[in-house]
Amino acid sequence: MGGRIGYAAGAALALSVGLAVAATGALAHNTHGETATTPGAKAALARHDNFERMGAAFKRLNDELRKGSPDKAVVAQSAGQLKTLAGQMPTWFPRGSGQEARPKSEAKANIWTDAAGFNAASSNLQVQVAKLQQLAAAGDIEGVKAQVRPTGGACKGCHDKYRVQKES
Ligand code: ASC
Repeated sequence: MGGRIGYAAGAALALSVGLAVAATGALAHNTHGETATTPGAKAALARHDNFERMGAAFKRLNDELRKGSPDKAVVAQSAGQLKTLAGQMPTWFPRGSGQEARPKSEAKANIWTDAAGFNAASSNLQVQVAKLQQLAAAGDIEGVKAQVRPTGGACKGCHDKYRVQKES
């Protein structure tokens, strides 16, 4: 009896995994239960995932730096992840991926109407993150600590201008 229930549960699990894989392929993204079908919405949702990854990597870095003796490998790995993501960021904002595509998007229209300003802000992030990653790769924990503020400043500079302000 238990064996049969186990088999049924296993089969159901296999089926749901299979469906999830199929859904991922068909819909490209399914984050927090949200699905996107149009190219603009897919880009907006993928972008949201990527910013969550960036936030998580920055948090992991900062949490490590707060420890008495930070693990240099964790510092280097999280800074490297930030550099990779920051380098990809210019591809995350295709035209048509704003609120018109995903109403929950926090991307303001000036990202596209003030493309030069937005590109400058994203270049600044890349510069700050590259410094962060170099210091981290060199194991210079004090240097990394000092570079956290300009890096966070680059995040914030862009948010203040190009991201929808939260109500509170
Ligand atoms: C983070 C995160 C951001 C930035 C920003 C820096 O960890 O998720 O959006 O740092 O708060 O000012």
